[in-house]
Amino acid sequence: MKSLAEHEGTMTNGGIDVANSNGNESNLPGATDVDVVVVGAGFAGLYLLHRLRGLGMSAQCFETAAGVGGTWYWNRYPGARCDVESIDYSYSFDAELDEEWRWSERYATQPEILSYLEHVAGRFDLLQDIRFSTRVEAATWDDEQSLWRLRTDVGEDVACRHYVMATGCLSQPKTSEIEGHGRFGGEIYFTSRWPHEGVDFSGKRVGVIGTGSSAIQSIPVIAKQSKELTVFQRTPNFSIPARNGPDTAEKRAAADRDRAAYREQARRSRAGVPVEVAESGAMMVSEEERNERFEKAWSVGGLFATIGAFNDMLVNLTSNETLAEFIRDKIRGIVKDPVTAEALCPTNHPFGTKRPCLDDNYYDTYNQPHVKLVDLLKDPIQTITETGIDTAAVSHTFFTIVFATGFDAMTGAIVSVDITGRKGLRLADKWAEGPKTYLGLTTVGFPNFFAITGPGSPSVLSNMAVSIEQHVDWVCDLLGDLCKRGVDTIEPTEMAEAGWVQHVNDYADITLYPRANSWYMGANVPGKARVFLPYVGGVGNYRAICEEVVEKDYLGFTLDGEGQRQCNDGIIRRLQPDVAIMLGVMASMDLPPLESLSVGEARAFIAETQKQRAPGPDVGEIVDGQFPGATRDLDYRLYRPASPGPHPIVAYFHGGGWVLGGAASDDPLCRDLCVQSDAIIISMDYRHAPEERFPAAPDDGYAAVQWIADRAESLGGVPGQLAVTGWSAGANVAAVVCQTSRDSQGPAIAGQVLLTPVTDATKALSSKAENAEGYVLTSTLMDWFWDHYADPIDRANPKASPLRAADLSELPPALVVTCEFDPLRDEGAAYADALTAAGVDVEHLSARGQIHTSIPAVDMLRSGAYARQAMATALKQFFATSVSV
Ligand code: N01
Repeated sequence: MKSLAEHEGTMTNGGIDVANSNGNESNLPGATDVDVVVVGAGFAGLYLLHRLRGLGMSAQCFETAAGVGGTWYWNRYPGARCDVESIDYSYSFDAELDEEWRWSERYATQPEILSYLEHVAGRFDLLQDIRFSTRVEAATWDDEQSLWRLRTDVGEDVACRHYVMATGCLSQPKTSEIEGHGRFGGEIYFTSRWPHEGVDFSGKRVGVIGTGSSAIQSIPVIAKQSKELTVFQRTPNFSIPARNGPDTAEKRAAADRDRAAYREQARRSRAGVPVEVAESGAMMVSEEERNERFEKAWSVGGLFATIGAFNDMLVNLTSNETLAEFIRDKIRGIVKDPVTAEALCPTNHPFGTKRPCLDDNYYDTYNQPHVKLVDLLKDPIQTITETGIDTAAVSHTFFTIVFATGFDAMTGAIVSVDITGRKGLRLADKWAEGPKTYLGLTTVGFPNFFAITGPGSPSVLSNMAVSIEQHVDWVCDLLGDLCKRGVDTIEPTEMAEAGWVQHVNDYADITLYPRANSWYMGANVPGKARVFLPYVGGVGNYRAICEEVVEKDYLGFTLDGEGQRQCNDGIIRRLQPDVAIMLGVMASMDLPPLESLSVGEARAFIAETQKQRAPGPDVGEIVDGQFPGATRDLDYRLYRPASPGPHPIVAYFHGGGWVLGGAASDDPLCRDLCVQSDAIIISMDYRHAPEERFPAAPDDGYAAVQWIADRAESLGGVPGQLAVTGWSAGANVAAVVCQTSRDSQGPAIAGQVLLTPVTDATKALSSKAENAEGYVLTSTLMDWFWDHYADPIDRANPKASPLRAADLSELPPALVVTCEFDPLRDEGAAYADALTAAGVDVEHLSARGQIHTSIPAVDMLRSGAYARQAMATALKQFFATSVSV
């Protein structure tokens, strides 16, 4: 029996032993052998060599395998083919190559893709720069000479200025953690290291471990040959029919019509494939329409048709579940044995959060009498034995075992080389808690080091061919530019890297991806840090970010050389991703600024946009009514929890700059607060300006809490358990109400939650200038609100600007929420500080990357969920410590 390492060893013969011979001398200062070393001769390495030659830089590529191809060299298992259509999964950098190569199938086989890459290597004369059957074992940064020193497994030392890992995301096989894996006496194969001569399964009893893409592609083919096939499944995976066949005429015509435009569309797309983007979420259409779209996607086949049937598959669990159940029904319809069918139905992760597979008759394979499925969740593997596999219940004997157990994804191949950067820092140590990169390309402490499709880039969530070309182009353009400028080293800054890691995590956190134990999360490798590895922001968006970094003169990088040093420090993306998307959509709609409208038009506009908003969660009951305001009856809307009462009561004051809105205008936020705090929320209206100016609003606010306190029991509340909350101008009203109640010996208020409050009209705090434009609430809009609401002379009155109160002591405990990109940010922060200084119990939550309007956007902006939760938690705490009467 051969170990995985031995399998690798058998394939490292026959390399073409040609040293770097492209004729380009190193043209950088320092004692380098070559300008650039490239590790890996797959899609990325080949294109790198071509580009570097074009730049006139000397390059040497090292490749462990005996030939080009990377993943397509190693993964020769039966049934291996790509699962992005070949017309898209190919190079676009050369129009003639693009034109001359024709794929024979929609999804080309591994041999065809390998021959394509061999053709490219020959066509562009790249073989001369590749050292095959040679593994780079270690790379160490020499700080004095500003170069990398590499050592290969054949004992060669190479010095280079720049070091590029083009080692692929899924190339380092996962070592088997199954007990006894070395004991098996029969044939053993790994899909990731398949023998070149192929494997004959005829008449054999075969066991396959794993049900990921490699297994799902190979199982139907192995089943055709073998006498008996047993599949060991730990996690059922979603698989979609590939519907492979000849290249589709429609797709070919679309590409041929204008090849350059077609490729450009792919580059600017979400996943690197030019497909139409659905405009609606799955829950926005009827069940009938939803199923129709799923049926259509199922009949067309392919990943993108399915995942793209609606626009919210990977962010909305309810929508995702409709697709998941659709696929489960398909499985139940195909697989005749109901127990096997049920075992094949994925239930522990949303669709797409583990890489979905494309198959060719996978599920139907289980209808063959000689194919069995072992559900390891019910009957786990105990050990591999000399003769087979023992599960808890059965001893299985096999002639052959196939491991289709996957890879140490995204980081495994990179850290398998012992890479040491500045001051002896080992990359493996730096990344022990998860990879840290800037743009997925570079990492602090490792100058002149680049990882093509590295962790933190779209890579595995995209058409790899497009992402590889983009990375190679970006790196090569950069190297060319550095060379012209006489820059010796480039390295990202701590701030830029930390900002990018944060952005990558922020993006992942608004999706469903972190819910699965997937290799995207590093969860398939025991002991590996559980971190979301790729960047989920999309190929087009990511490309724009990389371009912006360069346009901003290498924002986030330190450039050093020939006596000059440049550090243009900064963070490329600071807004929460969903907030940025929302702002982008709004910008594309070219909406008029509110302050350019009359008050009537502005109110009509807000009412119209509110109709299109998704509702918040269901509550037990909603009651509309009226209460006596300070001078006349006003509306309220009461939200009652579904749990048995009585409940504490929260008086809520809506936002809208004292001019816009009403009792029902913050409906989603009120529902959310009601559900999460388990309290009655009563949204109390107040008179609006300009018809009724200052102090109408706070007078009505105070009348509202008095009215609630007087009849708490009849409203279903707990007497004495009353808190106030509000957003923006409503938070201003809530803050003033607390002061008035204290000063007038009014109702006891258990606590105040102030979301982005207006607290002081008189000070020009820096957030107002910093965030004057571009974040919905502009400083001119704020001025418009003030002009309608209060005369300049009144604005310093504490009933308009509560921060100006002479005494802030003895006020109810508070949670103040401020948002980073809000003109009002510093007003809220100043109020929190002043309350604290006055001895009030205050928590100040500063919401990173949020804008003035984003926290109330329940169901639209998931990134604000934690702030909404904090508001509900604060309310609960107020009530837990307050005394009911
Ligand atoms: O690997 P995988 P893969 N005991 O990690 C199971 C790309 N790709 O090689 O899910 C029992 O997906 C493991 O179970 P679990 C594609 O991106 C593309 O198939 O961890 N079982 C899982 O079922 C793909 O996603 C193409 O519970 C064990 C399986 O082994 C990626 O490569 C083709 C186990 C591993 O599945 C990786 O795919 C092939 C254990 N100890 C691959 N350890 C195309 O382009 C692991 N498993 C078509």
